[in-house]
Amino acid sequence: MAQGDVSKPNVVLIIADDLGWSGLGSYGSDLHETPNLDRFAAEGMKFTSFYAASPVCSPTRASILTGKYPARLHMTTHFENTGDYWRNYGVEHIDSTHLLQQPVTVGNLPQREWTLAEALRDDGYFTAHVGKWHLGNVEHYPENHGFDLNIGGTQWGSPDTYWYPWTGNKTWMHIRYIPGIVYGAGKGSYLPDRLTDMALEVIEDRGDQPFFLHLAYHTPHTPMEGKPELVKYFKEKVKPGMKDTNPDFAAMVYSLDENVGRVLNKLNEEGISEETIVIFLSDNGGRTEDFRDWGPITNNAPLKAGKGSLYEGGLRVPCIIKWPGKTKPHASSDFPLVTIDILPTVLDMVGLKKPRPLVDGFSFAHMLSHKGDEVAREAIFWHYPHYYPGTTPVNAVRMGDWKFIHYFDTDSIELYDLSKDLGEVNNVAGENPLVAKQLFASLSLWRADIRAQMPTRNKYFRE
Ligand SMILES: [Ca+2]
Repeated sequence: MAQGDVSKPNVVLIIADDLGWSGLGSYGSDLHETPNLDRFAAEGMKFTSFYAASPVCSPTRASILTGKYPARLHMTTHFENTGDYWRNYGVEHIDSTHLLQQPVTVGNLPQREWTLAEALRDDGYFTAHVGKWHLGNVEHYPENHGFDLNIGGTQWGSPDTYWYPWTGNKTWMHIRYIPGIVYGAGKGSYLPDRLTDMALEVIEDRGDQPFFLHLAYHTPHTPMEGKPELVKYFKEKVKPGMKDTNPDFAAMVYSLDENVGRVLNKLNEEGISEETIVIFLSDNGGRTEDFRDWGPITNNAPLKAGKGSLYEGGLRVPCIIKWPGKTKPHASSDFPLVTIDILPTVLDMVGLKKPRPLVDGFSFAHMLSHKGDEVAREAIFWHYPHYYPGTTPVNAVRMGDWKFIHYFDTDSIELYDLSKDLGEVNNVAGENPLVAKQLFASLSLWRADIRAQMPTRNKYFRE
């Protein structure tokens, strides 16, 4: 391992789970209260056209750590729906209800992938993962992907419960647990609080090396379990006609914000906030469909739809970055960026030259240091060959203000002008056939180029 270089900035990357674009106060929520993240947004740079590379968890997380499109990794769906997961059971994932068969995808982030953690560790960083991993079985846990320390990371997505001991008796997910956080905790301990306790210890116990903290909260993903006093508070605050109306979700967002505040305060207390890059983002849009007993989870308005969908509500997420000495307070950008850009951007920010992983993403470090306001990329692409509540297998591209969507099962196309129609209400493919044709060609070429896995005719389908 290279010697630590104290002149290198620390990197804290905080990932929220299923927090939609308009889920923070500073991004337009009328119910949620997020004073810490709002203050952080005012101190750092706020991105308003930042996209998840996938509308669901695992693929976006893989894109952050590898800088690659999920379709190139063949990691296009959440772990519990992948070929690697179903293979554990020795069965084919048979679904007779859908016209198309999803491809057999990768759920275990391949060990040959060179992750952001490996790049930083090889550059002398101490690397710690705390929280949700969701990128494969035990052989593919964080400790096998460049992290010196793994607290809480497993193959699973959401926890069975947010309450101590974070496993147990609630649902079929009772076998899920969060390792490495039980000792020293007790009854009433709430998961995001506990993960933060551990993250603060990582910060306190740092040695002479710079550190990379990959802090992935499960919050505000289901199960809907806010702290009772907060749920009560937001129940009383909800008024008819509000955009956001779910007090449980609001309580969970409040706890997320409070814990991000604890991390930021700790950096101040330790006197290292001026030498620590902090990035906050979410892994996909908020869930809008009814789910179990919780009803609709949240609302991403003015964006359309939510988690699982390639409409803006499924993809566009909050993203705030503070690079001390570089980003200016109250800075913002609406230039389209995507989670595959995080890896090259972080490596640029810490001054890592070579060797570097080959990636699909573009560095936007120059945007953060106000030496430019865009990256030289023609388009951003998405490929989601899966069914999910609210969508059928689909792929999409954003080029300039145009957004083009193609559904595989109906072979139907949609074109939206996001500059006039952020809510994707008016399909203008008919009025702009040349634009639609160009974007469709570009999307098809990209799919072929990265060898995206395609859905096939489902032989088990019964009308
Ligand atoms: Ca998620």
